Amino acid sequence: MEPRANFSVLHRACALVVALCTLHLSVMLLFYLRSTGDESEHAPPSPGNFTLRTLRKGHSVSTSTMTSTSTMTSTMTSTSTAIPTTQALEKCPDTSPLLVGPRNVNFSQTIDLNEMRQDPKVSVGGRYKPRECVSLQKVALIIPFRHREEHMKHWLYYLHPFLQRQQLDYGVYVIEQDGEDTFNRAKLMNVGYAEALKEYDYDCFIFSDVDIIPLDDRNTYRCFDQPRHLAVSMDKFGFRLPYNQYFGGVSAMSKEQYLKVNGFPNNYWGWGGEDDDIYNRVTFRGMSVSRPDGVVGRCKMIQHVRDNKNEPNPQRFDRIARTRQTMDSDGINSLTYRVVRTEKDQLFTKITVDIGKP
Ligand code: UDH
Ligand code: MN
Repeated sequence: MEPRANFSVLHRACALVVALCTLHLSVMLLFYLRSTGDESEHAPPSPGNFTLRTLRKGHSVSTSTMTSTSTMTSTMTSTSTAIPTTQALEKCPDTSPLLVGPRNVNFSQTIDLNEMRQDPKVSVGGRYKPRECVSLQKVALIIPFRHREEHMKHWLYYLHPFLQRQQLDYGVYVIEQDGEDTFNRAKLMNVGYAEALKEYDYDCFIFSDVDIIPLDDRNTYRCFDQPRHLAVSMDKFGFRLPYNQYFGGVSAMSKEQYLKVNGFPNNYWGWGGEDDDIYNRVTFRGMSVSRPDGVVGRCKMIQHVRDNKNEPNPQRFDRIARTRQTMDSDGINSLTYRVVRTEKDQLFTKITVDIGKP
């Protein structure tokens, strides 16, 4: 009798433990289910539970969205779509859908750039990238400059919208020669190349006079398989090339093409010859010049008189006859200069440089 009675007590005790455990588990389960239901429907949006839920639903949310309660609430209501990120953007098409074709320009109007400075799409230093797609190229625009403020205004006024319609990821660099010594356009181009690359991983460089405005946005300010001449049909030359080898005004070279020719020459002081020298460099390196057609390539130069300290360089003919001998030692690999100051305007980065004198 004794062992049997003991067994029955044990059996009852065990049954009680199991019953208690089951009750405990059910109560826990009930609380758990209630708490998750509460959280998704009624809980106030505190950063803590927002993160928890966001993670559960597999969303990625940037930290900036989480800082303001109002943005957070609106994000929470649209739970089915992920917030677009740069990675999710597609490449821009080869031909931008925003192009408008030929347009006239008018240099007699007074330009006020302040409205353009308010444009939130352009960021300080004259940087822009399209929001709708990822640009095919990152383009630095290099402008040699001194005492041409009025021309600069026109350039910025027409070129910013032009480049934006072309869906380019671009930056504008105005390279100003410090002091009043003889001007050196080509050396300023080299400085522009070097300085722009310190800021961003540009893969294409447009070298443009400050006074040349393209009339047709189908003339894309980007780089091509071969170095490209862009100012092919200028009003001052009767809308045609002045000669077949002409490479002046506005040109485009990829980083690779530019390095292949060792950049521009540094020792053309005064007006003329440096564009023919770079043309020679291009052909001596086995490349050719690519161009838009004469309709798409139409552009206008703002009329002006010759600047002081930019007289025609009498040495230019001798120099361009010797490009083959000089190009390997004179160029981006031998460039020296000193940055005097940098100004970040909303619409451009101006770098003033001491480039020495002849
Ligand atoms: N530049 C300056 N400041 C200067 C000199 C040149 O900013 O003092 C730059 C500017 O970007 C200019 C470019 O260098 O567009 C080429 O110089 P340029 O415009 O003087 O050359 P272009 O061939 O004229 O247009 C040469 C003299 C024209 C005299 C015409 C008289 N009808
Ligand atoms: Mn000019």
